[in-house]
Amino acid sequence: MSSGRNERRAGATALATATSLALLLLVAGSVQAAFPGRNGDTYFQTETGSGTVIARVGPNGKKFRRLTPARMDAESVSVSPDGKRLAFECEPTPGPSDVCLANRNGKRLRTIARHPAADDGDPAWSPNGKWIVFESNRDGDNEIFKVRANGRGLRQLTHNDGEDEDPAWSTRNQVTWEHSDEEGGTTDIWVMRADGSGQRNLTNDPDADDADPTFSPNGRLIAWDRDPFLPGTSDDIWVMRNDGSRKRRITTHPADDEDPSFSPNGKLIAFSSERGALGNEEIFVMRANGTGQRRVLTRSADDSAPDWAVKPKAKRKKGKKGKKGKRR
Ligand SMILES: [Ca+2]
Ligand SMILES: [Ca+2]
Ligand SMILES: [Ca+2]
Ligand SMILES: [Ca+2]
Repeated sequence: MSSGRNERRAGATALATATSLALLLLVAGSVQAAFPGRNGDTYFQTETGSGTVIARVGPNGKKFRRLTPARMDAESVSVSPDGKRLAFECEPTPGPSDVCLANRNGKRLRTIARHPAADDGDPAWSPNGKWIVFESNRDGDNEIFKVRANGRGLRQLTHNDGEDEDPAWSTRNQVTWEHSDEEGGTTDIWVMRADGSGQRNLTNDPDADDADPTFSPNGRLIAWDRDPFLPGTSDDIWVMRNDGSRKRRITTHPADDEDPSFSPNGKLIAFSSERGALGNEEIFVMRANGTGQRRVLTRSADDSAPDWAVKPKAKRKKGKKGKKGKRR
């Protein structure tokens, strides 16, 4: 949300205080890459009375299910390329946020990135499922890091003044993220190679905050949300090519539209928006050109930051003999 990003920028200047740390956790966006495959469930974050949890919903808004325990804040979920594992920002113990992994049902929960004094968050999977890219303020302001999914091999990819946040990793081994200057500049969408080289600003747009970038499954497109912060404007979803060309706006609703995520078949985009009678965030879906917008589910809680997962391949069935044996 636009207010969220303003708060996040404001919060960054007072990072040392406990309140701003809490604020950062609350307002962090979520960014992932969709990976190619059959369209599966949509994973997102939802507010409960005691905090934020990860949930999922099936196609057509059926089979809503909460996945993480209410005692632990969890948000910014990213689903692995095979659709079977979740990475998300978590707070298993009071203090700075960590990066957690779990299976697709929220079980086998474990922490893979933790720092006693820094917030780690906004994880996203690599296309081979072996790495997690994430943000951390370990060196003072937020930078982009990557770590193996087993928690080893931590590497820092950016060393920039200002905030570097919300990374996503494409099937073309590009990483996109949002960067904002310390000096009150706006947020822009950047790209680099997955080793941190070739960093480039794709929006370079002083008139708007550009945030929450995400790749299409073939890695050729980036969808993001752009907030011109003028009176009477709102966040809208935009799409461009991965070299920054052919930018076009695909939502125009006066409510804030945020956190786009391509479907695994590349034809649809899920996003969150506050439009609607309930006045809280809901998950919406539209075609990748912006047409056919519809709400996926209606709940009185804030539901946001969707990541559209690949439908996991079913486990191979045992041979006919085994089946027969079970039936008897
Ligand atoms: Ca930085
Ligand atoms: Ca900008
Ligand atoms: Ca809008
Ligand atoms: Ca809702």
